[in-house]
Amino acid sequence: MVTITKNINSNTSSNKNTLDSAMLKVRIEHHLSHTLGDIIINNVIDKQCTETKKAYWHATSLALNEVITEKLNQSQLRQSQSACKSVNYLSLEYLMGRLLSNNLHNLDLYTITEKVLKSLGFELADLCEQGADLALGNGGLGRLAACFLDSLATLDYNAMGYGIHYQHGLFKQHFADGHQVETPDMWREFGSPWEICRPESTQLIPLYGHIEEVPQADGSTETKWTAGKTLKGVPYDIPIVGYNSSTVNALRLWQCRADSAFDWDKFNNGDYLMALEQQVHAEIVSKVLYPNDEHAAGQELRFIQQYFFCACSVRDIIKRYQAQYGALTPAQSEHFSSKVAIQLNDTHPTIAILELMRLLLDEFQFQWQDAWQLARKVFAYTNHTLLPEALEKWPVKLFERVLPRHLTILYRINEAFLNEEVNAMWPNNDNMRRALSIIDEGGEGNERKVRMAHLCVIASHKVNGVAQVHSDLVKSDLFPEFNQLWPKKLTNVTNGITPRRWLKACNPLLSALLDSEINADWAKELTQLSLLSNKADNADFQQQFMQIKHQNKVALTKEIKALTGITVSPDAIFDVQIKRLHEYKRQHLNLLHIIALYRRLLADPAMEMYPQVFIFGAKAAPGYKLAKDIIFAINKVADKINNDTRIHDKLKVVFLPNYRVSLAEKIIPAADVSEQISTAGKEASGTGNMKLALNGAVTIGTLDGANIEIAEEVGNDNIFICGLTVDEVKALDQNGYNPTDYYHNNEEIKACLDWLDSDYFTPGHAGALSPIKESLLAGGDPYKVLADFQSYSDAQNKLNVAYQDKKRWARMAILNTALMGKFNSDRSIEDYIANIWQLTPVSAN
Ligand code: TH1
Repeated sequence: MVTITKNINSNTSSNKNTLDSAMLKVRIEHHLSHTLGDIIINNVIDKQCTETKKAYWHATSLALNEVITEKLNQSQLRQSQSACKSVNYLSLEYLMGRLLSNNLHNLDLYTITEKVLKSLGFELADLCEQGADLALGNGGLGRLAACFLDSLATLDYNAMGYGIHYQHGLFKQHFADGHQVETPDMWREFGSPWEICRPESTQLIPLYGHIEEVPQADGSTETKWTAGKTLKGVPYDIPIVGYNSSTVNALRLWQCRADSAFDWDKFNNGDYLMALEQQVHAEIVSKVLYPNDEHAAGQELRFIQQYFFCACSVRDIIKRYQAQYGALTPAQSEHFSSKVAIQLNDTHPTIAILELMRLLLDEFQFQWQDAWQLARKVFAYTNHTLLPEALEKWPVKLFERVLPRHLTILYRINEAFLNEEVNAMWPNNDNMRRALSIIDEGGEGNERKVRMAHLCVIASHKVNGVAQVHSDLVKSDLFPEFNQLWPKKLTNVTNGITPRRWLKACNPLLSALLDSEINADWAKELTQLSLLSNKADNADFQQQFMQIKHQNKVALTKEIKALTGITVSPDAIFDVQIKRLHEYKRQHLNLLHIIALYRRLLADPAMEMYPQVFIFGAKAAPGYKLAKDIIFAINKVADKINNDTRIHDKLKVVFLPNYRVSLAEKIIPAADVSEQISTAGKEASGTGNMKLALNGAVTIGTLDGANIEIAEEVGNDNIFICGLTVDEVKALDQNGYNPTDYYHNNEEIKACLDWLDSDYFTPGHAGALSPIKESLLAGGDPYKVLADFQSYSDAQNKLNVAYQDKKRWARMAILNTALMGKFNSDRSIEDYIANIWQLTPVSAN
């Protein structure tokens, strides 16, 4: 047992900060001169030059870190003294974005920092732009993890995020002649002020090698694993600052290094390159984030990434437990599971289950039953998708080679599950055994594979989907048998977003208006925004609200000009689709409608239509051909439309390059319309839908994911719903969907698709856009774009008319902001706490 001798100083541990502007100024200047070494170029400080701004950004971040680190230490001390339960969030992705502005807001130091920097000749907002995005994730799944960490700290829960310290996060994107080009993300080329290296928590991780059965004195055998290689995991902690709370938690990211820096023998023998080989190989493990969103990668390196980070994290969790409570013995089982929860963010961290079992069995001398009972109490799993291509299955052969011991444990889990639990429910039923087994036996030339989701469901005490409709589908379509076996295991926690980043920090004008209207800390109690409903028809308030929207649109207009050269009017409707590029998200449905509008305008230049700007932001996975074709098509159609004077600027199309968190923060406050048009049943939740609505954008969307719950909150008058429902999509599939029927029966669809075959949008290159048409006809249109086209187009027409009624639109926009309270990620976290984690908060007050 470790005794804690330090005492908590209640002054510094409270959520009130003692930092005043004089002290802050001293600290910034101290870091400028002492930590960074004054950057003065040619004897003058050029306050306009990027290097100077970067230095001041860095110094400000370091000054702030002194407050943050102190709070982190106090939080950890308090959490260990209270012996509260903690949650360990395991995720291969964290899309944190920039940290300075959010940390300042959460500490309530934004205003004084702004003043101090002004006195030094800088705009804080300008300096915030100097920070790199921490883009250690692909999209919604990684951003959800970031929002959850913010909420956990805000609500004073003891939580640790675990992930990988990727040297390169998600690639940067630019366009060359309309095509996506990827370049490496260099977020910490010159270091990052936010991370604290923790060498004392390094872990050594074995892999490869072989296993043997060693006979024991009692006649039984024990499996012994001799590893063939060892990796070293070095953790970097990024402090997670709660909003107006006393807690700072940590995000612990593992960097992979070789066990030894280089091989002296080889070096001495003159083989300099080979001497470094191990190091190079080890560093590859945490080198780069896999850029696939909802597509299982399948390479050995990805598998090793998963294992490496799970093994480091599970060992660290046990080590922290032991430091606080002493030895981990079978007698401590109950105690351990009353202090530790582990949440698996999708199946990417599944190996954590096997690693915990292996450690308990092989290193802590647990009996099988004790270890298994403990694991089942500790783990819970979140499913984020039903898409078959995203459900991870690893070849048994790969498991056998890299993690031979883990595979024997997996087999034993499977055997016990099939022989005891499945057999009890469905006696001697081979079909059920086959369907539920963790092993997909393959057959007919297919190799045997491990179904990671099955292991997750079997080992977890709770499995949740991320929006009600998705959780219902997880029960009815994905895991119906598991749901029969354990009716209480499958549950729902609807996703949420942090209102701190996604309103308070990114939309200062609207935030100020809300502050003046609402006599409560709405950034914590987001449901308080419903008070605005009373003002939805108030002409004065409408005017103020829409004036802010207009100002945000003016700002985005400038950004668009700077990034693309395209001129758009802030008076037009800003219609926004920002998310990863994927067929199921149907950016090409949006495109098809844009082409139809263009065609209508050419046919009838006097056509009644309020000017509309369609704004896209999306990255395509580098290996996803059709997604890249869609980007190219949008860019080419945009070129043509934006330069066609015949349509008098009624239509503009903008594809902003390098969509990321910090760009989202500029687009979202300026959006009038939020495009959420996935095929029903395919988007598990969506979270961009929540961010846009919270900032007063009106949704045009399908009844999919969280859109359904958004519609419930705002009411059908304040959202444009279109397209097939989940049941209608299913029925269409059952009866045989034939997209060519729509092509032949809808003259507009036919004309638009045929247009893509010509060289109209790609002069001299006829057929360059044909892959889109092919995917929708010969390709079978798997995501029902043509089936939903007319309904979507009709909804767009209604929306365009609605926008022209200024009062009606203002009312809709206000009600969207007012009624998003449910989608606060604090509520999601409280749901996890109540249904899955059972934690109690620990604050200084
Ligand atoms: C996303 C879902 O598509 C989205 O609907 C949801 O809001 C979000 O997760 C958060 O719950 C997913 N992202 C990934 C990424 C990978 C694999 C599966 C999913 S599901 C790599």
